[in-house]
Amino acid sequence: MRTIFKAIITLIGLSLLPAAALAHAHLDHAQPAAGTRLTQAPHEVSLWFTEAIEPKFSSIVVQDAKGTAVQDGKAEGAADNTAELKVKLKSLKAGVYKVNWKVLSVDTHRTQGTFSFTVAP
Ligand SMILES: [Cu+2]
Repeated sequence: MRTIFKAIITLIGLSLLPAAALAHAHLDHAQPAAGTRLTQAPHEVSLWFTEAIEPKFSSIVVQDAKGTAVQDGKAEGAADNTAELKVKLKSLKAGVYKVNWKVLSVDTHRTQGTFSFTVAP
């Protein structure tokens, strides 16, 4: 009897795991999009996540090929979208840029990632 009970509890536990993993704020899409080549330098980077985030505890750092930060100020949330985080950029020259994001979602889980885009006027 106890063994069956344990087995049932284990099954319930396992069935909850994927749901918990899905609850994290993953990057849904970005502007500029990952891997894109732009003929005009963007003025900001916007990221859209799969769930609401806490902008105060989230960041975006954009680096040029030398590792110099080129974002202008701190990342901010969007007034009309709790799942969006954006940051303004300094004027970018031609080159490859790396976007490093770290976010805290409203469920208190932290996620992070990086992607690149290229400016080639
Ligand atoms: Cu989560």
